[in-house]
Amino acid sequence: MIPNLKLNNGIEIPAIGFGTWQLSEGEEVEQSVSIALKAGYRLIDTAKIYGNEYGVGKAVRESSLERKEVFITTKLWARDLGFDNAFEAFEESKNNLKLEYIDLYLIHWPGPSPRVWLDSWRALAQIYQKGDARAVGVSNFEVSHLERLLDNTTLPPAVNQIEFHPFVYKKQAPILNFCVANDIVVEAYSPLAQARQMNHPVILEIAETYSKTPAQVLLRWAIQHGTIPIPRSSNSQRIRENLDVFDFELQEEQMLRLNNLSTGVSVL
Ligand code: 1BO
Repeated sequence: MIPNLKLNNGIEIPAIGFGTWQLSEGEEVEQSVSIALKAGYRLIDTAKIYGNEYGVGKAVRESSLERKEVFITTKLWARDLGFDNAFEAFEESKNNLKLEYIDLYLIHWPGPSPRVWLDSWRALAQIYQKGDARAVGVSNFEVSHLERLLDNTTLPPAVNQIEFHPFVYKKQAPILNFCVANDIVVEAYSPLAQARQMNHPVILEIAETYSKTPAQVLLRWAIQHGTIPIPRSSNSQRIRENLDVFDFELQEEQMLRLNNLSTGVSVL
């Protein structure tokens, strides 16, 4: 059973989710989401730019789960920023997913013009107030974006989804700290660093201590930082393994060793 966290508007969100970035529309995303739901994931993350919303919605509708048992996130892409555009893009995502409502709708990327993304936020606030999204938030927002947003709204974002794994820890820690201080939950995308560091000796050594995989250690590290990791995989064994991270706890010293792997460089 996956524990839940609470967002700043009181709604619950699973402590780990299933990411679908880079899963192709059709069989790949449908099968992966279906395996994830059977394995026990209850948070599925997609975005209009991923081009796979239709398959995500289909897998959710065809599962044996009730709609309210699954938490669905999608996102407003940068090209759709702006007040009117945001409403249109939201409707398009909802139609692609063929779902009555979205649990969490995020501005995917702030873009260069604060006026434009603040206009988009006003649209998201209305979507939230109408009940078409149960919570709204942002993604890839840095501290300066968050400060500006909080100065210009009465509705704080519930979530900021950012790249988060040990190799970007130093760059992202100020954002995490700001979010924690302002009651904004951080979701961690690319929590496995795109599988580029699975043979790192520090990760391997810690994994061996707990008889866990390197991926499970990275996910546990993200969870112990209070973030919600959203690992992606199309491999059924790894999809299941990535969920098996609630029966061990990293020691403070191991957390610090992992923090210190950071070079400050994004792996994207
Ligand atoms: C371009 C997509 C990055 C993660 O959502």
